[in-house]
Amino acid sequence: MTRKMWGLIPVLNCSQLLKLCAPQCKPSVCPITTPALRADSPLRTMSDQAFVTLATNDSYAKGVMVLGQSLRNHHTTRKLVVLVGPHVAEPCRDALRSIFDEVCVVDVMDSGDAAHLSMMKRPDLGVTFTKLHCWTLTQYSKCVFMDADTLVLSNIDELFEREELSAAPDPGWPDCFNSGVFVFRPSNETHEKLLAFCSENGSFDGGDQGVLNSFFNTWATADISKHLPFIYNLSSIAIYSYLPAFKQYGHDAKVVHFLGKVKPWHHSYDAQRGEVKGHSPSPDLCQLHPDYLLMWWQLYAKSVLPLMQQAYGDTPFSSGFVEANEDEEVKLHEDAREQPAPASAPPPQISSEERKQRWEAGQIDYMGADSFANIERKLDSFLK
Ligand SMILES: [Mn+2]
Repeated sequence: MTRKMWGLIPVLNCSQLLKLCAPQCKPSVCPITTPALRADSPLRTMSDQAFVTLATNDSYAKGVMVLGQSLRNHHTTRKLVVLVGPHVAEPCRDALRSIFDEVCVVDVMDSGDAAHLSMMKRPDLGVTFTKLHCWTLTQYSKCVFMDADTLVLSNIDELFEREELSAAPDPGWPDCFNSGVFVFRPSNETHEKLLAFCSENGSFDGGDQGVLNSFFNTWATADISKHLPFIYNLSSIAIYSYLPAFKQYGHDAKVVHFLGKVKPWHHSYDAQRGEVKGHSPSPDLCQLHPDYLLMWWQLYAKSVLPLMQQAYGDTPFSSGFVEANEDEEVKLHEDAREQPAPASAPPPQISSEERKQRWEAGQIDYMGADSFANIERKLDSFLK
């Protein structure tokens, strides 16, 4: 029914789309506590369990800091561990150390062990091997891995009641789990098996998600308790592909996952106006939920930027902030400049059938025929 509905109607302008939602499914912005409150809280007793994340470069390190701070703000009782690749700058590592209990540098090329050998066979899977390194954290009995592009909206310590390998369905192929959030048990044996599997079989999608789904290949059918509810890994793409479900369940979301090529740190932020900049009519640049995106930046501005400023001192770094008077020429972060620029020519007139085909192929005319004004009338008639 949903597919049929989406085939019939033109498409939503995403930054305005969420205005259609009931107020309860809009995320509210929580007050943010300072990092100083975290230390030695009596609540923090579960020292053999940890949330684990990964920063492969300085941009992802920003995401990791926001994620770590969001876990702190919701009073996790577990340890926070970040794996960092060799390219993460020293000041970034310093800032990470003030949020995380452990900052582990992982350089697969230097490791001289099974991981290095696997890497030699499959150099294309370097980031994947770095991520698989989380299984070697055997000082912990159980961990929850979370991608750098996730944001926690409430306490999720209950995830530690789950077993390896628990994860939420992937919105693109729900018989696969999404590897942005998963529960696992560190084990050197599992780590070696994963490496061997990875170097022999590669990855069907080129990344860790393909490897992990092939390795833990009974996830879809064997044990429903290993299926995390979708609210533990809510991705923007799912919001826009099934809006009525988001209206119904979105207010329960506990973890947001900024899936896709463009990440929150590719945008910029006008701190004086409290606005995220860099919105674009290009679908690629438009898939992040504007309210969650704002929450990410507010957390970054309040709790992460001061740590970065302290760590970098007089050394310049990319803060992601814009001056209020730079309105007309918004400066995007360097990474965002690498993204293809949205086409500026006005779209030609096309038939309704052709527009439907383009929508189904992901080519969406957000500013024209598929604009908010056009869609709202249609959607109202469906959703009354
Ligand atoms: Mn991700």
